[in-house]
Amino acid sequence: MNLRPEAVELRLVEMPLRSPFETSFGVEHHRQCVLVRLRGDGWEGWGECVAGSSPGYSYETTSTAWHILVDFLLPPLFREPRIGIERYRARDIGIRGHPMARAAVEMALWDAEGHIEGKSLQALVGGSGARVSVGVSVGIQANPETLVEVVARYVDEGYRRVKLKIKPGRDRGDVQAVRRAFPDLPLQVDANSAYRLEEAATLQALDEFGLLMIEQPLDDDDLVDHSRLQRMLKTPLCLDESLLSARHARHALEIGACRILNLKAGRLGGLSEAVAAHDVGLALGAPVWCGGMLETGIGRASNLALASLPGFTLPADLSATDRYYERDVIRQRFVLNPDSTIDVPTEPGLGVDVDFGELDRVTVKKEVFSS
Ligand code: OSB
Ligand code: MG
Repeated sequence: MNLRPEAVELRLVEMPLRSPFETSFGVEHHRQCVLVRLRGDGWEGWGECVAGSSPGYSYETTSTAWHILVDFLLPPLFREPRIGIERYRARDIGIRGHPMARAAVEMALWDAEGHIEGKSLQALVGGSGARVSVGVSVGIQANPETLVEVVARYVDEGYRRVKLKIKPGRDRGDVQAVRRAFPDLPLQVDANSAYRLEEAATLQALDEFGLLMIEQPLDDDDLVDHSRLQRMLKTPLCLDESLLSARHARHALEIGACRILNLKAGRLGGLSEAVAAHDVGLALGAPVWCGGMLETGIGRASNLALASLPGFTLPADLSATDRYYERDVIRQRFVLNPDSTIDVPTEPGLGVDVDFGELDRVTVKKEVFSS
């Protein structure tokens, strides 16, 4: 398939979040991301780069992604006579690191291929089913009482699985308050690397709350200490930041660094690698679920397709549009069904229509490149 574009458009967008999102590494009031638009002869493809404005979650930012895209990822698109998605996988393009920048181009190529072939992204990646199970990721609140109120609102809206962000000093008290208010709610926590192995006792104290998992308690570049920690806990560990490839996922499961995989195409360098990591989970009998990065509708559509693969047996961090944004850059709005699911787009490619009026309103910077 010839996916050589005639023009590529990059946009830096900034969208106000409906409520601030606080994690162990900081608070976000706005979501920044880079959008990639490939335009060919009668086709188009969109991709979202999930790197944020600061290097709190990973070293990538919107600025590093812009640089890597402009100087290294876009030029080969114009040069290659026949460029395909496979060419953008992992290290095949000779670019170390920068998975989120690579994943954005890959997403745009998948979207383009879907449009050209008249197939949904779900069909292209091998997913199935009309809906995927979802939950909501709740940021750190001012105090445990407020947290319980915020969780209660999401439970009222229909979310049947809740993830709480934790950090040292805001762990046991927060979890205990929510657990008392909701004894049967499927609940999990995410530390975003805020703990050290020496603090294992704090995490052991969470065992009594029957959590589905503890996500990424230790360093982002660690597997070995996580395997030590897992042996000290009843609660399953899940890795997010530490998994940058399907190989990492296999290593983590092989050494017992976790029992569950959080898969994000951005962190893994693209949908192809995410599918490969999913296959690792299936082969080794580990449940996987789709993580989120507060995506716009473009990235959310991609996550829905990915989360419909058979190994995704736990609810995704993938909430309705109105959990994140008043207005989105696509015309569709994702809504929560009463059974805590969201419908997977069925139209070709990502299956979304960009709302250019709204997109222009939130665009901070735009550049167009052509051959
Ligand atoms: O660790 O899963 C995370 C958002 C930004 C950066 C890291 C994380 C998150 C989330 C949000 O938890 C999940 C969502 O998009 O709903
Ligand atoms: Mg996480």
